[in-house]
Amino acid sequence: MDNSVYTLGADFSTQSVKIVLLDIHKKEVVYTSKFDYDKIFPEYRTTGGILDSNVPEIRHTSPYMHIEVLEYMFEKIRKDGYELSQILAYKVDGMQHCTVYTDRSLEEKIKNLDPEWDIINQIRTCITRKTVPVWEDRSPVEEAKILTEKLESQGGINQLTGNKAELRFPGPQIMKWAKESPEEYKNTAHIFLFSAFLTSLLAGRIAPVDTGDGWGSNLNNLNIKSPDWSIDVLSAVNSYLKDIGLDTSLEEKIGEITHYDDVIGKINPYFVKKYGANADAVILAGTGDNPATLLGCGGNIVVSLGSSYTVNGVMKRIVPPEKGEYNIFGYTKGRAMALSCITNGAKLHDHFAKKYIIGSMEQDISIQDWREYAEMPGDPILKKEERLMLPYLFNESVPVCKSGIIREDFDEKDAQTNIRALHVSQCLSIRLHSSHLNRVRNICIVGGASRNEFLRQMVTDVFKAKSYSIKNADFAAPIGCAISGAKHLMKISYKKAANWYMLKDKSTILKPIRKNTSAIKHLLQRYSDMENKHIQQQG
Ligand code: XUL
Repeated sequence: MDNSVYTLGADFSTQSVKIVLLDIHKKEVVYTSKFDYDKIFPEYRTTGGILDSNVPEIRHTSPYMHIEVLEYMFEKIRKDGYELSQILAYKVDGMQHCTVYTDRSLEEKIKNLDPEWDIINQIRTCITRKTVPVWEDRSPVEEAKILTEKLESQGGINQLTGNKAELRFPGPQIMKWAKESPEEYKNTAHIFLFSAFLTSLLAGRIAPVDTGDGWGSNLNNLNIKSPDWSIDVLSAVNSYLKDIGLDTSLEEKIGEITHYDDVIGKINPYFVKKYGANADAVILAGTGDNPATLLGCGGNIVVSLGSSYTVNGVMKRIVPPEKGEYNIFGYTKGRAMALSCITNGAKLHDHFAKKYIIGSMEQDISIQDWREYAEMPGDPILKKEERLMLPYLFNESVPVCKSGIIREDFDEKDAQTNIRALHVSQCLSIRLHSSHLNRVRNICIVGGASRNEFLRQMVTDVFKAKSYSIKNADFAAPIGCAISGAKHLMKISYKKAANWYMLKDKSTILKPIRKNTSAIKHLLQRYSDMENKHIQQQG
């Protein structure tokens, strides 16, 4: 055994777990591993980590499965030849908004886990809600409405919590469940955000949730300096619970909320005895996958060009969204971040590649088709008179408006103009709807469509910042967690930690094209006018 020191980061996402070990002295990721729940735990019969449901709005997972997943993670690392004694800090992140429900006995049980048995055998009976909603669940429509109405006279839920009442958030979800299952609700002593539940198992104590995950609950206030729940929201929820005959207060169950990366304690002795973990290893507060990704990508702005696009960045000032065009979550101590999800992302490129390159919506797009498609936008030097479009094939969330592709004076049949207009317009839209974020000199671009260099160049140009992607881009979230651990052990700043541990993929670095600056200024104005006009017309 060499004397390397590792930190562990693990991302518990909807369908899989991704683990990394970061060597804090060599400054490199020495181990990555990913496994899918469906394959490793087929007995839970999940598809993409989700349990079957007859109702499309209901999207649940199994808390029992996730307890087993956490245990399996330790076995897997050991089986892959890594010594757990070399890991000196652990941090996990989870899919945001998922909740786990247990009775009072959990606290004693996790403190005294017996290494002769698996965790699941020892805490199975603590679970008070057998299946739990994940972020894809859209069922508590009525409860989100009630919460919104109850808080209108206090300034509104957006102003109080930084988010509109979201169907996927714990506030409305808990209200719905309490109404449907009052007895189970009464038996529940702890309601955890998913990341705080996993952290509790790791630390052997009831762990607080951090602001990164806790602000995605509709229950928080917006004091990033001294994190806490919102008294107004809690009393609105409590008054709803009273109305349905439940005279208990939610604050007793949801525990505490703390800063990002707070030290929760030493590792649970269970893992020391059973897997040879280092008794001195620290457990940092868990977080959500989005804040973890932001840190893993360098901590400024991440533009993810997936089937939907997301823009994830530090906010210059905490300004709640008027209509819910973005979500606000806490981030590293004293800072908040915003996440926008632009529905019409790379799906549009799929649609245009089929329409204009293949000429059929039925056929799959080959690598050769994508090559041809990527050539179509042409010269990256922009003109003030570029053709623009509002590319809403589907209802859009940023800005909130109905579907419909609006072309500015050009023919739908003109392949080249359509494809170029799509690339340029999407990037103008990303920029236009990111003015609440910090201005930055470096921007990280990830996701499938980031392979398209014209698109990356446009993102680079609209933000007038250098852009890059990172090595192991698929592991950005667990890398973010492992960086937190390294920052803690090395006692360095976040800036230094990003410099040391966030490894750029040098082949992807782009600089803004200076010549495009004035055209972009003009185009942003034109695009904004076009968008405003369209939204006004829609009423
Ligand atoms: C964010 C959200 C998703 C999940 C995915 O608000 O709902 O990004 O965090 O895991």
